[in-house]
Amino acid sequence: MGIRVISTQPFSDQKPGTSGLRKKVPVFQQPHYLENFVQSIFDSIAAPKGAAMVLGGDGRYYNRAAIQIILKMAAANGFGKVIVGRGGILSTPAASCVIRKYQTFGGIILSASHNPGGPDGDFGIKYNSSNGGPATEAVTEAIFARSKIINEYRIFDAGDVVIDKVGVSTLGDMQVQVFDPVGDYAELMESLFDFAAIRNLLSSGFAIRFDAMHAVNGPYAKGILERRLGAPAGSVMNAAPLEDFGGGHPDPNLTYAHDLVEIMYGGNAPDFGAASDGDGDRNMILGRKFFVTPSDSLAVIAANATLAPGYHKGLAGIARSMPTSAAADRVAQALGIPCFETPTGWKFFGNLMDAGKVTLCGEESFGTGSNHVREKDGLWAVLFWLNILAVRKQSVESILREHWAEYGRNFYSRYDYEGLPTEAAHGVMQHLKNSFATLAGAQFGKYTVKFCDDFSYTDPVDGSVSKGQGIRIIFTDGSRIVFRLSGTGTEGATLRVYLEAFEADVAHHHLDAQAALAELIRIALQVSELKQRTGREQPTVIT
Ligand code: VG1
Ligand code: CO
Repeated sequence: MGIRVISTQPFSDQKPGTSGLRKKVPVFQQPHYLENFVQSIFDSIAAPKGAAMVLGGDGRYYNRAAIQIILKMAAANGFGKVIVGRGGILSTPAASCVIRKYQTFGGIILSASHNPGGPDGDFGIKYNSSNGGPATEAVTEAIFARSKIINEYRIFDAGDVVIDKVGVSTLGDMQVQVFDPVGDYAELMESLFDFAAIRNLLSSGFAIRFDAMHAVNGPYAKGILERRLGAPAGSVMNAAPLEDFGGGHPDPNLTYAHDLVEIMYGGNAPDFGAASDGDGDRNMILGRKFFVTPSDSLAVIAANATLAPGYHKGLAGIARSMPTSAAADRVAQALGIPCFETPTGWKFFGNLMDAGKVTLCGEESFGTGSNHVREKDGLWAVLFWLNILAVRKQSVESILREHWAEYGRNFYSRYDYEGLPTEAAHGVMQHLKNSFATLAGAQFGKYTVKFCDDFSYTDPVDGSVSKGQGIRIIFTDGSRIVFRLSGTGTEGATLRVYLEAFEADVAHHHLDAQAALAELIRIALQVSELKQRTGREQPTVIT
């Protein structure tokens, strides 16, 4: 037994996307593929000898095999300790929580989030820094650069480590500490929210249903909602994490969380419903026969934040990704706090939170979170809602209606065109860029284009610039159409079209979002020539 140095050759496709490197499982299973990427991480981050790191994943197929490889490589690369979730399980927000709590050098999270799993499904890996957040673009660029020239990796030659029992073992000079993945996270949640009030609410006949979608949040939701907060057994459904998510698509939206949607829109529906994704960082919030858009959820949480003990003192600021609706901006304005607009992906929020500029962050893609960790956090959002509901003693729907009456309603929808031929998708984006000059000032029915651009972001903390973050067409009344290519897909290209229209008049707030946005959707298809260029009549998913 000892350290082996293995020669290898670079792969050309190891560029991390919006959230780490995501590929089909068979790609990761190629000899040296995972190893090359892990060594590229270690070579780029230059952890001091004896450093500690956190390791875990969403439990999908290949999670356990990858954990064994990474443990052996960490031992051969001078780490002193790796803290591993029992069974290799760690939700993304819990990983962020333990990196911060135990002040490790960073961590590796294994997940392809909401993408399907299984032998032919997706797998993913990303590095989080010592602040608990996804590595910044500078670091992911360095990892990619390294992956293009790597010629050897180091791995410790030993049998597999037992990861199913809490305790400490050794791998050469390195300690492997297996811990309960739920405990630290549950404790953090209890420090932020009024558990007694939520317990009262849940014992007063207020019924909830949480769909864990056979993904990582099952044990967390059972431990917190049922055991600690006393929700009746069965309130958490699809609670057992499965390697293939039971064949499902662990994406909490109205299309893929259909089990929950049927219950929440059926007879005798519970008062509150929620779901989270493969790695537990996304959330969907539902009332009885009522859907809360993620953009609205962020705004409602911001407007009611002081109802939760952890946020009693108020918010320093709010940040949202560019495609996310401006509903939160209106709350920020009313509160007199700053609101930041960042590119898509949680990695852009880290600097703002570390600098104390923002407390809450959110994305339209069912992501909400705060500075309690440096990832978006699905269960945190659910607990925040329960805390608000416990205090306000109103239905989800009436809270939203009051919110719109006060701030106006930002109608919002996203159309995803998945698995497009890459060239056709890039063709649409190029065509839009070529049209900027003619679009400016153009009139479409009641809408006039104020300006269009390709969104570019200058980080207010470190001054780094991120270009090409999505095409915006902004109208004079504040309505918007945004076009972006996904950076998390593993097949062809996914084109996302984001639509937003503001409505101040409460008499129109009852409208269905698709009806309210019909005109904008027509304009989006017209100016992008999407149908002609891709041959797609309909989007794959509408959220
Ligand atoms: C998508 C979402 C983005 C989110 C990212 C990671 O990225 O749009 O808002 O941050 O997924 O979320 P893209 O590039 O495909 O649009 V997760 O829950 O997949 O880690
Ligand atoms: Co996720």
